Amino acid sequence: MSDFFSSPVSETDPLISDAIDAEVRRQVDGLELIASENFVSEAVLQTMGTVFTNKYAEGYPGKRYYGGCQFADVAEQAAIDRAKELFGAEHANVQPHSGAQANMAVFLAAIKHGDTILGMNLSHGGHLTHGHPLNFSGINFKVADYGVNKETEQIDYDELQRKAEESRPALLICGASAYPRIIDFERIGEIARSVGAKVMADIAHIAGLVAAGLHPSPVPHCEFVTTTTHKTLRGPRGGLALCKEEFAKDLDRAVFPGVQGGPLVHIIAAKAVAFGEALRPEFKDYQQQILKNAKALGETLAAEGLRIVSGGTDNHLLLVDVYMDGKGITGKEAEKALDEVHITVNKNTIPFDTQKPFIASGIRLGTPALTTRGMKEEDMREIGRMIASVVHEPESEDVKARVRREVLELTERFPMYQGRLKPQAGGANIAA
Ligand code: DSN
Repeated sequence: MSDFFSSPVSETDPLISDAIDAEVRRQVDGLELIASENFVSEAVLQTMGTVFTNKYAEGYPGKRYYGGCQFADVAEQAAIDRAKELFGAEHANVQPHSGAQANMAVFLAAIKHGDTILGMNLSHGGHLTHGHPLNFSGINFKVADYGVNKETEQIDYDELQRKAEESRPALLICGASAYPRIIDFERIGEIARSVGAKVMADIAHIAGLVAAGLHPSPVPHCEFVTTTTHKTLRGPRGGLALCKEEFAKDLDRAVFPGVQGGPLVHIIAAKAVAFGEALRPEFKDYQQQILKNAKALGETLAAEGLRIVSGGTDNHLLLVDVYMDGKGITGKEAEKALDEVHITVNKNTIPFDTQKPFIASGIRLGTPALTTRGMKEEDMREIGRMIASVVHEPESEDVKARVRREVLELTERFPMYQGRLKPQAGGANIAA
């Protein structure tokens, strides 16, 4: 009979325990290039797995609906203070369970049901919550959209100004999930003010770069700024919403009780730990290396004959056109072939794509996770050559066998989560 308070999951639930062990092994032995993923520190992992998960703490520090919140208050206040310091924000709400819920709270705080929103088209790099017809944002609001210029594949700010004048939105949404270039938040703020709109900048992808001062900050120019906490910011899976002081009460009321009930105190505590890590000087070095790695990866892929959307990258991600008007393979095929050699990427539409989103002409690659492992430009060049050889010959078992060996040799040089890695029978790993 297992002891409820002390038996490890390996004893109580072998199915889930084995899945966890296999996932650690998958992450350690593979090359993680999904642009929205990262590897958290052992400290952040530990904090998520604490008894704070047991606590209800509806309300905010010092004003809770439950007793026993004194330690939850310590964790949440630290997360709030550190988030404000990190982004130079007047107000922070650290309770959103996700980026989507942070965005939903801003909609509730900033505009009324049925108002017009102007967001970046998903197929040009935007996000579902920026006005997709199947999302709450597209269901509850009138949607106008903007995208990138067909030639430059970059946001055309004059066109955005024109769209804003035409649609007269109550909320202009900027920020993207597949846009490799600098976003001019200052210009977007000016456009919004010229038509009387508020701005929500969703910086989920670039939050770490913004925090490190390596991407212009939206905070001075936008009423609301939202982000996830687990991408370049390298915290636990969750959301964060920032705003000007004048909207603080509205935002807090919109998060709770507007769109959420009890906060996830264990995750909020882990956000505090991650924000503390991001305030250290070495976080800036890390973000700088992300940028150098993305450039090196992009240059290698271009030299190997693949087309980089917009001609390059200013941030942590690259959009690679692998279809190239029928000369190559689809994004779906590339994702699958790369998965077979333990290089993890996602298929992604490219601007003006001729393929459906589930097929797509492109793949999206990002360097935050491998940079956390310690990889540098020379490793990115090696990875770029591996990716190109698989994309050029996706049916070749010889190429895939060679790349599988190269992936294993490379990952072994960058160990991580050693304390969580269970030896496999015969010492084999996934790439063997
Ligand atoms: N799913 C996230 C991404 O991969 O960019 C956005 O929410």
